Amino acid sequence: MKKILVISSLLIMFMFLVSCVPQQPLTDEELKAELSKLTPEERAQLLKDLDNKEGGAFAGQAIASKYRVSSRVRQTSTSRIKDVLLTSKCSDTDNGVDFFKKGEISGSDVSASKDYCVTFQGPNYNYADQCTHSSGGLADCGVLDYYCVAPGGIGNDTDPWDPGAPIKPSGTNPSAKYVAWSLVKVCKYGCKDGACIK
Ligand SMILES: [Ca+2]
Repeated sequence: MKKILVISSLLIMFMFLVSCVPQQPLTDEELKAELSKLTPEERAQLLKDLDNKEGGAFAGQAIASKYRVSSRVRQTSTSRIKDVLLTSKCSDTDNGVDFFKKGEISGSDVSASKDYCVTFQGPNYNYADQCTHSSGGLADCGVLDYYCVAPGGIGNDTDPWDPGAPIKPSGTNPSAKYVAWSLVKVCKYGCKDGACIK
């Protein structure tokens, strides 16, 4: 009888210890895979929940009680979950506007599009594989950079002909989905393969 008691208490201690071992945090790929198990409606609802209650602890509880995903997601912060949910709608490989890096936007809300060089003709511009300023001045060669704007998010505006002009907030995206917007900017040293030359 004593033996059984010892064995069972050892067993209970072992189970307790095992349950205390922290689980490895999910990689981005694993987190994406877990969240892709949710329906589009569930994903939208989860985003709303996360927006309503900011804070690390909530994400795990909400997911555990409402959504069918691995318990490892409980250890993931709200901001990481939001990042994954949002980028699946529209993502941008140059993370927004970067005239010196060729980016590509893609996602369920937008058509995939890559940044490209443009030649200016008055107020208009045309696609070009690459370009330099024709008269040695700073006038007719630039880049078009796509970026994602979230529902209700603010788009950008800038002076296309002034390389130093700031990027300023412009209109609001009125759509309930992500939209692809773009900025055009003259490149000081010309443009090659979708990016201004440095
Ligand atoms: Ca971009």
